[in-house]
Amino acid sequence: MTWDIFCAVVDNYGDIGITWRLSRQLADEHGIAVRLWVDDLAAFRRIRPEIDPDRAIQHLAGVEIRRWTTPLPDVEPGELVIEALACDLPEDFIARMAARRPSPVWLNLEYLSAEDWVEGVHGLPSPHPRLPLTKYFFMPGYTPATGGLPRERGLTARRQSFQADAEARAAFWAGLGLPGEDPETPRVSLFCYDNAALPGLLDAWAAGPRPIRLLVPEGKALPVIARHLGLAAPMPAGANWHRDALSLHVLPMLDQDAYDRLLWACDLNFVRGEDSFARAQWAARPLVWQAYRQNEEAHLAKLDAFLARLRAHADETGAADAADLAAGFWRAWNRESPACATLWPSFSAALPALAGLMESWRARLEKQPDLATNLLNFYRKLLK
Ligand code: TRH
Repeated sequence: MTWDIFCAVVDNYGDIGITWRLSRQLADEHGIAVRLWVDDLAAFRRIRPEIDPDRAIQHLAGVEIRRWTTPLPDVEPGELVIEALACDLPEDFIARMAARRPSPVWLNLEYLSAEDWVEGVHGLPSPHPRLPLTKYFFMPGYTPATGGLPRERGLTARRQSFQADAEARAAFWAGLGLPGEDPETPRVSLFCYDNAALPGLLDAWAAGPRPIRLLVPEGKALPVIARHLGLAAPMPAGANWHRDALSLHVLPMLDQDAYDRLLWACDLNFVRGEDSFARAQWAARPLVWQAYRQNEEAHLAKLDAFLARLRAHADETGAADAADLAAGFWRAWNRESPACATLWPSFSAALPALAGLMESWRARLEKQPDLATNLLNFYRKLLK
């Protein structure tokens, strides 16, 4: 069975991060021949250094990766076609889909959201205005009536064995050129957008009573940090900076598997967008999410929807106080408010309770089928 997945890189790494993860899993766990069409292979290379941006066709981890060119090479569409994250399929490809017998199943894989309306849209058909084709909305989400979350087989076991293996973690830190773990110095990974609350938080960390080791991947946080520190340019990967209680290290972009290990090994993870947010939930460590900014502050509704689900879970597990402290801090972070600095002491005091909450949240989510399995089930149901 062949599936075509189309990915247009709009911005950042989420589009390619999500489609690559899914493609790899479909090939690996379900034996599907996936053709992943990508319009920006250079962005792909940042999260998979093996990618050659100049090659029209290449193979990696059992996936055929195709450069999405205009016009598209003349290929027969597969049994299922995914238009990821509302990218528009090329008209000539749609015409070939209409000519194919049997017609391919056509899905629009949307962005992840915890909002209630997602359940009502998941699976809805949208007939093509002219051609004998129907596109279906496939909505990732947090409840059984949605498409679920991406999760590979054995993910939790891999995470738990890494977290229990001090030698593996020491080798991981050494590979990044970082000192070994010290229980008195929490490690915080910081993957965020150019957040105006960051300078105040850096000052609070530096002035705090406990040492903190801050790990910042190359990217959008660094210009903000450079301005605050009065540096002429953002620090490069490998750079270190220290002030009082704060030690800051700039990391290179890691490949997705190594980034997972970073999330597993840190005591707190700041994440953003969609895919790193989902991975931080599977890491089951305390986290702070910065939602991708949208017009009319639509991202704040997404934030509140997630926090409401987490709070309902916390009510059941007796962790409501910790969930409330997290919600206050997350809201301040997403509003880029200076209140982050004043909220930090109470939020950080809640980290042990939040670790328990995120582990039970992970276990709850894991009871539901993963996104790839749901995709296959959806496909099979349509064929009946
Ligand atoms: O990069 P993002 O901000 O992507 C965003 C969001 O997906 C957003 O919803 C979307 O609308 C917008 O793009 C266009 O954040 P996200 O989703 O977390 O994707 C980052 C990817 O990069 C994820 O797959 C993890 C990966 N990554 C690495 O592989 N190595 C790294 O070192 C880091 C920091 C990230």
